Amino acid sequence: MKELVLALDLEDRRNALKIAENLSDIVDKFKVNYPLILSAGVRIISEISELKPVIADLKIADVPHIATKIAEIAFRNDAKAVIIHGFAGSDMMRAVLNVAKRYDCEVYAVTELSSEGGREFMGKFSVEIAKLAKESGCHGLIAPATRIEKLKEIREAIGDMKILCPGIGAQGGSLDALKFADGIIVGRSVYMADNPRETAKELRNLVQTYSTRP
Ligand code: BMP
Repeated sequence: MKELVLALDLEDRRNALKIAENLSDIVDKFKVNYPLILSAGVRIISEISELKPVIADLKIADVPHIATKIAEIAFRNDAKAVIIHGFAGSDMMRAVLNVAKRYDCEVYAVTELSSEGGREFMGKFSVEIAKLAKESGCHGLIAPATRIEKLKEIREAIGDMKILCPGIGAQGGSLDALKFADGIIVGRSVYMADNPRETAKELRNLVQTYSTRP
């Protein structure tokens, strides 16, 4: 079954929790990023994880011993997965994977950002980054829904490794990303909708239709 991950990019703890509580029966996972963690504190990961598994989107990109510390803090606070930047290289990937293993958690590597700037540098190496992440043992990739051709290329390069795609809706990407991905990450289109619950339900149903296609 394809996954629907909600990006909870809110800065207000109560608001984030309210939305998470309202949508936890519809989405598969929550993703939290710096806006929420820096505003509400790292314990917010733990609070949200009581509702559904949390991916800590810290986009870790540092020397291995620091990357290790960052991942450890996320896992200690009940994150089920962390996101790293693939461009930081295999030594950092392995270091973070070692910590993840101790907590029985997962590591996702960004191949190239879904924004325009993602083309300038990361896009030139994203297929290699994807291959390196697979060789290093990462559990999944974060690849852009905004560039379907690149997504297809990455899928062909990495076989059945898991891919989650951000960039749908507000960034212009379409659900057709699900032809090559195992799930989508959506933020604003849901949490800024007039009726986030109805919007999330509609999205859930659409994701489902891609899950059942041959
Ligand atoms: P939105 O659906 O509101 O555009 O949010 C997308 C989410 O996915 C944000 O949390 C962002 O940090 C994340 N993301 C992204 O947009 N592009 C990437 O390449 C990688 C991401 O993690």
